[in-house]
Amino acid sequence: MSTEAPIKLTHNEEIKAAFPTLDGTIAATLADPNADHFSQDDYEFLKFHGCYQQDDRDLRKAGKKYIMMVRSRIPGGVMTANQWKMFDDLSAKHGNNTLRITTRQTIQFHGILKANLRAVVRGINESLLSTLAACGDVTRNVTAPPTPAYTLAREQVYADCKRVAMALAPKTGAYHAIWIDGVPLNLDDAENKNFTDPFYGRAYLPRKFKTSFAIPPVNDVDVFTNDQGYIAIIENEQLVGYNLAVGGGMGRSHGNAATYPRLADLMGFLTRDRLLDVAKAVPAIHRDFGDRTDRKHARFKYVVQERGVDWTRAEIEKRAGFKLEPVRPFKFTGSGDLYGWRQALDSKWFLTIFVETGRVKDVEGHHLKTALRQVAEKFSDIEFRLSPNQNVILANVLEEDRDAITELLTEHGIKTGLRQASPLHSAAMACPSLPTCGLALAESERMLPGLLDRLEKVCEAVGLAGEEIVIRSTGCPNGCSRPYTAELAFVGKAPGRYQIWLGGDLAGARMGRVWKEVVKDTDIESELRPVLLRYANERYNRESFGDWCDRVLLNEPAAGFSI
Ligand code: SRM
Ligand code: SF4
Repeated sequence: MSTEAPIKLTHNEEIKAAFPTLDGTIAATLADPNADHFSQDDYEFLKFHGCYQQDDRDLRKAGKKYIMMVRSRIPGGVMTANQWKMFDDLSAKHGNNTLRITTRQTIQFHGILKANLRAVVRGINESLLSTLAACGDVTRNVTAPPTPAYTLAREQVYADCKRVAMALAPKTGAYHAIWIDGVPLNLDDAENKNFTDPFYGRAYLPRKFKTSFAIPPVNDVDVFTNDQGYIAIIENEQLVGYNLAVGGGMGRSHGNAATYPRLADLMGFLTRDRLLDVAKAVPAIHRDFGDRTDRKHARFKYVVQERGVDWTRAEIEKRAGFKLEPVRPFKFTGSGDLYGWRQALDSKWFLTIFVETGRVKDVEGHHLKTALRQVAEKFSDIEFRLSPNQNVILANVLEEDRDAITELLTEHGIKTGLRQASPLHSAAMACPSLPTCGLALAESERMLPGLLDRLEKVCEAVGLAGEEIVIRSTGCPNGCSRPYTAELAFVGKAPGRYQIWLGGDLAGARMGRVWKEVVKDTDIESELRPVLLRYANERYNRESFGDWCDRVLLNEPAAGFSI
């Protein structure tokens, strides 16, 4: 008789296996005008369809008001002007009239009522984009450098990003039935009745899985924070293949040392023709070895960490059917966006516009949403490219349209120069957090701009005026704005209280470390002032803040904690 305890799978595993079509009772609840929200199980299925059930936390005291967040899937973050117009319409008509550019190059809609949910998802599909697999235990939006594809190699990397996204998309017919046809999935159909996804099987992945492409020397996608990352190797202007990095991820929980952020390990080099074999092999290892008994321990990074790099490489090679070559030389030197107008090698122009915390909206004197809408209407051939730094790039602009676009944007208070915001704002990112995120412990998007203004004053006072420091904030430790690779990060712990991380590098290749376990929002300046003063006085010539913290501050006995 076996003495081993039976394995207890999580509830998510049970419901995925029971409904591999991922439809649950979504269609019935959508059709019921008296239901203002979905069941707990449907809440889980809805994620696979790109929809999150939330409530406005500002209004909680007065009773729960259900709202939906919809996240689109936009491989590489590239949208046409027509798609932008459709998104703009949908957010005005059914959402809170903002578009939220995300850290994975997608757009989120907030504040949608259940009654309008189908119209939003259908509208996105009518524009030839999708929300399928924007969330859920599947491969999420595949990211790629947002700079326009003006060389053959860049075009090829973007094409590869789309190829991988297509190859890893789930195949359930429920998405089309529910959102496009507006009917429940026909379970009398034998194919639906016995449905098993050809790649994901019946229970999908144990957890989300993230894929990214980077082109050195710019690591604007934060490639090492992904489950699998492909670093383009371009020789003599030809894309010859990719260095593969696996096992990255940011999510952790306060006070739970078994959860931690991790940077991906370099595994080897593959030629381009092997891409799909590898891009399927890596998530397949996650599918087969990830922990389905504990969602906090279910990410692929723990498989890599616990089984080791050599085991992981051997497993990839076994599944892909070939041996990875040694890693080819590459160097990342930065991860930020370059603002303003630039001319591409194909002589077209592109303009990177700063979007504070990724939120496209109209405010007094700064009508970004209206301005971008008008640009999309008047210049229908341009592309809207979303950056993983939460900015937008207008690309494919003809020389003769450049001045008109600048003029239109200027009329609406939008800057188009190389310096559109102060240095701290320019390089910063914040996750949405309150009031929409159900996991938020503290403010982030609504807090960071004001904090940056305050820190700018400190910088001025200690002789650091005009210097850029990469600062990111999140409302909880899940890491949605990738705080752990920033030079300075604020990670929400409780209302008005933040853990402070220091020491990430400018290339996104080094993790920061915890410096202070908890600091009150109102004490942040007084805590950081001596550090910034020392940095100003002690740094080597042009040494970045993160490098100085890593070299000096965090190695001192009283430095704080490390994870
Ligand atoms: Fe995230 C959950 C927002 C990128 C790690 N993330 C959430 C949810 C859906 C909250 C929830 O589960 O109820 C947040 C919705 C808030 C809202 O009201 O909009 C949310 N995540 C975001 C976005 C919008 C942040 C942003 O500032 O743009 C990003 C959407 C990306 C996209 O378009 O697909 C976003 N999330 C990330 C990233 C960064 C990345 O992928 O490059 C991470 C860290 C990388 C990683 O995955 O390890 C990230 N999000 C998480 C986690 C922690 C996962 C873990 O390993 O434990 C959660 C919580 C969870 O899954 O249980 C989470
Ligand atoms: Fe919500 Fe936390 Fe992600 Fe911020 S980091 S959006 S608070 S889950």
